[in-house]
Amino acid sequence: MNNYDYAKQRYAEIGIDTEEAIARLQNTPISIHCWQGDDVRGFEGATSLDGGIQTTGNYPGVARNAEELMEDFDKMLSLVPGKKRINLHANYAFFEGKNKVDRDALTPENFKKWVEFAKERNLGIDFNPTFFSHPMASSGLTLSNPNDEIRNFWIRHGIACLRIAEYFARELGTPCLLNFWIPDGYKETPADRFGPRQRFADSLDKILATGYDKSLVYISLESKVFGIGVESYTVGSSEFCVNYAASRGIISLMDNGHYHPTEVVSDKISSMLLFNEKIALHITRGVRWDSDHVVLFDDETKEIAREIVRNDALDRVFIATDYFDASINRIAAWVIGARNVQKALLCALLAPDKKLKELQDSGSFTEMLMLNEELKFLPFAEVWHEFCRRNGIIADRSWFDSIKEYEKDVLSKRI
Ligand code: RNT
Ligand code: ZN
Repeated sequence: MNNYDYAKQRYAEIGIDTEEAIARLQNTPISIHCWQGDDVRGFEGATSLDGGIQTTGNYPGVARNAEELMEDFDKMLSLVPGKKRINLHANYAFFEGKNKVDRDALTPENFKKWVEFAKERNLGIDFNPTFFSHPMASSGLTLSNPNDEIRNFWIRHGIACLRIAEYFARELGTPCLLNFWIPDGYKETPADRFGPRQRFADSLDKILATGYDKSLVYISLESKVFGIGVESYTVGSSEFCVNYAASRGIISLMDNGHYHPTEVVSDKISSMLLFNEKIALHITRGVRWDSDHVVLFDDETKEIAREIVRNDALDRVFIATDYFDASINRIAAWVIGARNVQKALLCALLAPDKKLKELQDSGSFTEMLMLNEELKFLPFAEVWHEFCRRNGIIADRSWFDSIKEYEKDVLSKRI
């Protein structure tokens, strides 16, 4: 009996069909963020990152342009099994000669190359307007800015991105999730908390009022608790975003690095699913004040995955990754985090949820605790190996050999 057959049998003993788990994981797309590859720099020649987010570290070999980023993205794709999408940011637009335009005038033309890239690889694209690392965002205020000229610039940017999202969906035949996140906030206690939020709501309303094809684009709004340099007040707080999204019929996006440290997104998912047809997630790892460490195969990542699966919501949750580490090999960082999201989902798909719910409802908490702990020792890794094998992807740690090779052959030459 091979290892997988043995695992299959062990899971069958608790009523779990590993084949079904593998098939469901195979159909679950993970939208992989493009920005881990180049420290969120983008293609506009930015030299620094602002908006209250930071990449620290200077590991050699960072992608310096579009060609290199795409090359690295491909390398990452070759090491991550399952169904993938590309999550792009507006500052990754292509500019060739005369189509150099500012962010408020971006058009599908600026993203043609990404569409070609996605088509060749059979990937869908999700999209994010970029409200940071730009002279018009230097005050730290964008859609909530009291200055009409600045606020209108960013409204135009949002509208431009909406048109580009429709273009992605039309070209690729799969809906695009367009996620709005703004960095707006204040370092010190503000005198007026209401005004900025009112302006933010009004700006979003103006963007939505331009209309869009709801079969092509899903719009989400991402909240945050605080950013670096804007510690005292965040315009797009959780309450703002959840209420705005619910009242306007758009989607709430929860980034698990965007809450107070003892608050967990795994506990929020059920409430959000109860009142929303769809929700969206940025899977990341918060560490103290940083919201963007590489995702681990840790308890919270696994619990998030279990909440999605046990509520039968794999098709109601948009799952994306979001982290940026410049202190280690960036492609390895990408791969480790994305594989961990999939491992967590696989673990969740291999849990006897019906039985566990019955134990809870009948008050059998001792047995529930026991079973949950015993589950951790079932041969999950063998099912992961099988999933990777079927996807033609290296399952064990030897994937890292190809990273070392790539570092030698490609990254080390980028000087
Ligand atoms: C920032 C948000 C946001 C960004 C990206 C780059 O705290 O998480 O999602 O990470 O837009
Ligand atoms: Zn995020």
